[in-house]
Formats: sequence, C-alpha cells, structure tokens
Amino acid sequence: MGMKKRVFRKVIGEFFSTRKIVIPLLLFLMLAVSGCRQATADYRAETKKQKDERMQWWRRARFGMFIHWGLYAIPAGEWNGNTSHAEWIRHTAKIPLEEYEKLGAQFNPVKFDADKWVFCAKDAGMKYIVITSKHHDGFCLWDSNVTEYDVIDHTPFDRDILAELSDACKKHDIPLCFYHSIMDWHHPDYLPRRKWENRSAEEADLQRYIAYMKAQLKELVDRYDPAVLWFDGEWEDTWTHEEGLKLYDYVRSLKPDIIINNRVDKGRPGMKGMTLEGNFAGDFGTPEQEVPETGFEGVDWESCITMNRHWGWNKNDKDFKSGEYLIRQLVEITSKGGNYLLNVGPKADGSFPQESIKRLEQIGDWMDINGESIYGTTASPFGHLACGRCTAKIKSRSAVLYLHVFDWPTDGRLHIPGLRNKIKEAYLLDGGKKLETISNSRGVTVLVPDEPKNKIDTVVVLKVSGKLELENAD
Ligand code: FHN
Repeated sequence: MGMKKRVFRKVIGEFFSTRKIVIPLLLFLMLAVSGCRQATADYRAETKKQKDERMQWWRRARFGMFIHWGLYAIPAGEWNGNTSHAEWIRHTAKIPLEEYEKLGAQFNPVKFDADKWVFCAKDAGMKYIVITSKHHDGFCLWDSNVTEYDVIDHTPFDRDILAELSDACKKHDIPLCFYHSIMDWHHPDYLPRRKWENRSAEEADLQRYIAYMKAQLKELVDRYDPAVLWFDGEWEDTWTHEEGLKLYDYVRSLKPDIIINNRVDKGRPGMKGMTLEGNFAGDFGTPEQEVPETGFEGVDWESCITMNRHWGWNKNDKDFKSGEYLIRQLVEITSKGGNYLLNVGPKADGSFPQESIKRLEQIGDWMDINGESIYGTTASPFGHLACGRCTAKIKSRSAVLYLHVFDWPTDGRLHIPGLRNKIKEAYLLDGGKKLETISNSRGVTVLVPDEPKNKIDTVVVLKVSGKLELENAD
C-alpha cells in the first residue's frame, strides 16, 4: 500500500474511533439529505433547450481521440505465442488473476508525456480526448483511494496518469473525458466471474461493487472534472436498466452538465450502437467499428473506430487504415451528423505507435485547411451525392454547403442536382479561389479547375441565400 494511503487510512481510523457516535450520526444525516436531493432530481427530464446547451460543445467538436491504455500494453497483444490479443488479453488468453496482476511490476512508461499526447490530438484537429480510466481488467490509471490496483500503488511508476493528462488538457484547452468499464474482472465483488476462472464468488456482493464504482466516479469527477463519462461493459446480465438509470442520475448529480454515453443503461440491442425507443438513459449512441448507413435525425451519436484492428497496443497488428481512408471516414461520419472518435493504443513505454502518429499528422494537415467544413457542421441535406459528401451550416435564411469532392470531375463541371437556391458565392476552401456557377432546372453546376487541390477530399464551398431548397432530397 502507498505511504499516502496508509496515513490517510490511519487518520480516518483514529478520527472514527474517538468520535464513535457523533460522527457516524452526522455522516448518516448528511448522506440522507444528499440522498433525498438526488432522488428528487430527474436529470433526464431536462428540456430540449437544456439538453442542446449541454451538448453544444460536443456537437460542434465532431472529432475526438479515444485512448485505450493499461497493463495490457505490456504483453503488446502476445501471450504464449498467440499474437491476436489486446486489451481483452486477461480473458482471451485466460490469464489467472494473480498472474495478470504481476504485469503491474513492469508498468513503467518512462516515455509518457501528457503534453505530447495532447499536442498529437490537437494537431490532428481533435477537439476532445477520451481515455480509459479503467478498462475491463479493473486496473486504474489514477491514484484511487478505494483500491490499490492502480498506477500509484500497483506499479513502480509513481505518477498519476490522469492527473498529468488532466493538467495538460486544461493547459491546452481541450476537454478530457473518461471511458469507465462497468464490467470489472478484478474486483472481488463484481459478478459474474469469467466462466473459465476458478475464483470463488461466494462472498461477492454486486451492490458493494456498485458502491465502489460510484466512489471511483466521484473521485474522477471531483479531481479531474471530465467532460464526458463513456461507460462500457454494461451488456452483462448482472447490470440492469434500473442500475443504469441510477448511475446516470448519480453521475449527473456529481456534475450536472456532464455528458454520458448510452452504455450506462441497457437500451441498445445486444452490442449494437444505438439505443432503442424507450425510457433509457444516455445522451448519445455509440456505434462501434461502424459507420451507420444513414444518420439519425435528432439523435446524437459517435462512431468509435480503431486505426488498425485492436483498441489496445498490439505490436503485431500492422493492418492500419490509410490516412486517406481515415480522412474520408471523418467526412462520411460528419456528413451523417455523427462524431468520430478515433482510437490510439499507446505502447507500454507511454509513446504513441509511430503508425498512429503518422496518420494523425496526415489528418491534421487536411484539417488545418478544411477544419471549417467539419467543426460545427450538421448532416448533409442531400440524400446522395455522386461526387462525394456534404456537410452544412444551415440557418433559416441562408446556408453554407461544404461539398467534399472525393471524385473530381474530369470535365471541369461539378453537378449538384436538385439544388434550387441562388448561389451567392462559390469557392475552394483551400486557397479561396472563386468559382463560377450555372443554375438551371436540374440544379447547380460549379465550374472547377482541372485538378483537385487534394485528391483525398477537396472542399468546394457554396453559400446560398434564402431558405435552403432542395428537390428530391431523399
Ligand atoms: O470490450 C470493449 C473493447 O475492449 C473496447 O473498449 C470497445 C471500445 O468501444 N468497447 C468494448 C466492446 O464493445
């Protein structure tokens, strides 16, 4: 146990023993009062205006970084010759708890530099960071008071990772968010046990685990002020709709304007991303490794996607998507009204994989010029555009359409069928070159240069006056 925690517990112990009756009574009264307060606040009953205000920064952001990091980075995906593992390694390689715990002694990420991580995210044009405070293996990346299975007490690395990252995020003005697994393969009270384990579950008490999880969430909110809590692992039978509602309200009671994903509750069918109709908690849907066919009008969602095939670091997985693919995926998701949460799995030494850095830089180069066509935009008003995708900023009497041209026309004419409005202005976002347009009964034709500015995606901006009018906008 860390010195700090020993002293803390000693002080608390003495405090209680000398004031055996008065203090517990006071605590009980305080809890009862705060319990009443919590029970009366129904955070899901907020108005549309209140929700819009709460979601505003997140909707504008459109692009964030997911970080999966923990003890599992040490084996880097390999166990007994099998190289297909990652953050699930304890389960997929059936590693007994005591053996997995031993990884802690090797966790010494001397290259961890929170500022560097934040720069990487910001330079790529990402507007928020979501890191695993605790993944399914139960290991915690901060100095938790309620467990010793954390980075300070269980590893030689005497630094609170979340504290450093939170300081760096504050310094560089980017919201920090936490992924927190409800499922926990380490805590003695969590149920169920993995089927292959022979850890006794006789003394386990799930309610005690939930109290532990809530105490941890309070630490996270009080100390690091996360902008989003991103739950996961809710699919196990032991987690219920009722607990989901309570957990949602609990986290909002800690920080009323926090945003919480839909995996806090049981509203999604199986492992699907979006929540079914009903009284389910959660502010946004979470399609995973998937770009939905279409957007979801009036529903917030975020696709989380890996750059290669794994979330956690796997040294053998070289199957990285290209920079071009990732840029187009960002555009595709934005054009459907969603956010893009792109994952990085740092190595055990605390550095980002070189392949990830390279792709983040490529995306950043494109975003430096074209970020305006992503941030604060909403879904395409067109059903389908043959040349590429569209993102938009639509007001009641004007609109800006960002045409993301993936297939540059060979005849210098870019057709936008069905667009009825008068075009006030047309230009290339990269460099601002003005473009001529021709409007006729079939729509608008933009006269474009022979070559695109960028083969991946050149953005043509159309500013239209009056209410946006589209024909056959299916
Ligand atoms: O099991 C996890 C997985 O390890 C990873 O964290 C992803 C990210 O969304 N979520 C879970 C599977 O749905």
